[in-house]
Amino acid sequence: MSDLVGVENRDGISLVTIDNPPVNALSLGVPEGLAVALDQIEKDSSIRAAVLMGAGRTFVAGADIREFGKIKPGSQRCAGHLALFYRVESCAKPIVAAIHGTAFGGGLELAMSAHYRVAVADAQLGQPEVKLGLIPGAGGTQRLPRLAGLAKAVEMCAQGNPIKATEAHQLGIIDRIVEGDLLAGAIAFAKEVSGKPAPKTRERNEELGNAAENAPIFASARQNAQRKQRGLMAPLAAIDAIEAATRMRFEPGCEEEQRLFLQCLFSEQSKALIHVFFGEREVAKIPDVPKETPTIPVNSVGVVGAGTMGGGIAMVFANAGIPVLLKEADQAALDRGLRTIKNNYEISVSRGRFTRAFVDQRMKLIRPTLSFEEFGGVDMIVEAVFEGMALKKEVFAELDRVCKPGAILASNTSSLSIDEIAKATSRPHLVIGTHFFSPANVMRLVEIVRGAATSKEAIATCMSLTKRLGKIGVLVGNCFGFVGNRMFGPYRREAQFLVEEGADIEAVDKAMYEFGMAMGPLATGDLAGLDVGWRIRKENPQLFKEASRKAFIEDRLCELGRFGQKTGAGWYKYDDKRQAASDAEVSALISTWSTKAGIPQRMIAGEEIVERLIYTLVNEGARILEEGYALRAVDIDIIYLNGYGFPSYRGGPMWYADRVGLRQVLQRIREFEQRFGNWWKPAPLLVRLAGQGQTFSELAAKQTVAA
Ligand code: 3H9
Repeated sequence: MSDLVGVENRDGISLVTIDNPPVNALSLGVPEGLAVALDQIEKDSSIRAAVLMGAGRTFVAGADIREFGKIKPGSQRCAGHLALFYRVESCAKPIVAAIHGTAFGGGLELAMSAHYRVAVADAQLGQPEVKLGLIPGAGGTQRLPRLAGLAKAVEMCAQGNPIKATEAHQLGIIDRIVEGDLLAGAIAFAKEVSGKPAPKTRERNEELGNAAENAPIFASARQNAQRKQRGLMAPLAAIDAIEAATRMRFEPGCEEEQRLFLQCLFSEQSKALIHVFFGEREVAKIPDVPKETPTIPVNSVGVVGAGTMGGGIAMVFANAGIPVLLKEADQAALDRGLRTIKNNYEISVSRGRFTRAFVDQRMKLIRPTLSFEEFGGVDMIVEAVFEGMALKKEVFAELDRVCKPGAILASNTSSLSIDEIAKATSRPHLVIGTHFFSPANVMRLVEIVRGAATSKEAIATCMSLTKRLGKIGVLVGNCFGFVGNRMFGPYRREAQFLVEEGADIEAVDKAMYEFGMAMGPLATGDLAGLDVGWRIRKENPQLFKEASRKAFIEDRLCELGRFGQKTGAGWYKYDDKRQAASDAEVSALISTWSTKAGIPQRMIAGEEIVERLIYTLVNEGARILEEGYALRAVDIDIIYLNGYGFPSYRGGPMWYADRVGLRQVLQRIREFEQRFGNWWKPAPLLVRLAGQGQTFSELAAKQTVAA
């Protein structure tokens, strides 16, 4: 018997327990152990039925994702899971899956091959494979529609979101919700069904519908996938596999599923998404701030500034149930801020994201104030005032005066020095950056910026707080623009260069949208406000010296009052619903300005647009890594995926460069350096890795970020 699967006889009921911490994945040894358990159940005449469950905190969270990278074309490993589950289902004695925690992926497939399923009410069931660029590969697309009905199976497999056991019970996936002790309930259930014929999911065809009923379900699911999961192949493959279940008998349906599963498994998309899965967990690990680092309890917060960022941040805390004191300088600004928060919540209610009761409770958690004096009792403050050093220092001096000694003072600055801000206080060890992204209540990323004096406790607190807020925190060092914006600066500058050289505004945005970015760089500028960068450039001219060529269009547009969406015009013009349209006037102006500046005009292909924009990100990312402002290449990837609309199925800019091959990336960067100028000088780390035939992913993590 494998160490990972235990079997014991409980009064004629065989209790089979999978014990493979932390999540009972179906790693090597588990399927083998289950096969031995099946032999025993079948052979032992004293056994009347079996209960299958997971030890520890969960049932089975799926196949072992770490093993996927080792599977070579032609391997029978995945087909092995399918065959094993077929055997489970073929067992003549009833097998009851007892579910707590999560039955995900291969875990749910295993449970569906059992004859019955019981669960505790808060268990979750799902086929999340699409989030890894995969589809269920052990019969999930064939069994789920037979239990849950076609529409629900399509939704679960194509979107990958889990459902609660209570919903699964209503749908017929779960046979009984167990109140109280799961094991006792499952054994009692097994005794009830022992001696009865064991029903096989694969033989249940009544939920599969007919062609006329099913066609609109498939059509709308495909349309939905193309719109909401743009560029991803797995959702469409999952729908195809379920369609096969309606057209074929079970066995050929499984063969079709296996074919599509393997196609996904060996795709670049799946490799990238698996990199993202582990990356999201990796960023929480900071070598010099171990898990055991004490944290400061945060039970109430203050937010300074009720503008777009401050208001969004206040909502984030309120949504997590943390009371917020929201401060503005004058009553009109405070009222405006509260009105925006209310409107945002109303939109969420109208879209069914939140209930009215939830929103009412959250609004009560946000208490407006005009005075700093009320901040004495809060555990942490997030400052989100206008981006200017003088003002930030004024605010921090005031916060230092009024806040209790142990309170954390965080700044939402997107580029300014945390150390400089900390100088305005007597507690630099408690000063830290928490850079939320706009809109803060929607975007998942928070860059946690470590200053030279920031304590490990403050870092550990902010990292765990971001998790509590439902966000993903990534630790970064204190350089200008930190990681995300430091890379975004050259990216957006290069986009302007392309336009100066003759590329159409729309062509630049379209090329990047087709690459998979949520938005093109110029449309993003209009959304964020072109004036933000313009003001920073004016305030910090010393920071922009290194490039021999300066982009000028955005500054000129700002001089004309074209700040982007908020003024109804920027790169594009906007109607009152903020719908963008090309603006011939801007195109004519750009052409005149560029010709006057002596820049030769030419047609620029989409491929060059993508290479120049992505490789500029990669080159700056390599510098950041070498200088130590990010711990690992994957930290940069997670920042770009969650804060800048980089397509998840490309794994982030550093992963993408690794997959293209660093030699090839370097070669193109050298060509650009020759053709365009010194700002394309390749980063020394890129030169070194390319020379050694290595990748960014292979670099060891730094102990901590540079301050
Ligand atoms: C599949 O099943 C394909 C099938 O159709 C069969 C084909 C033949 N494998 O998330 P956490 C690790 S595809 C390996 O922090 P939580 C994770 O990396 C699979 N490792 O905990 C972490 O490691 P570390 C379909 C896994 O409580 C540790 O466990 N299934 C796996 O916040 C703790 O994880 C999924 O996609 C795995 N399957 O959340 C489910 N799962 O400590 C993926 C986790 O070293 N998993 N690890 O950083 C999850 O969604 C969450 O982990 C779960 C727990 C909700 C289960």
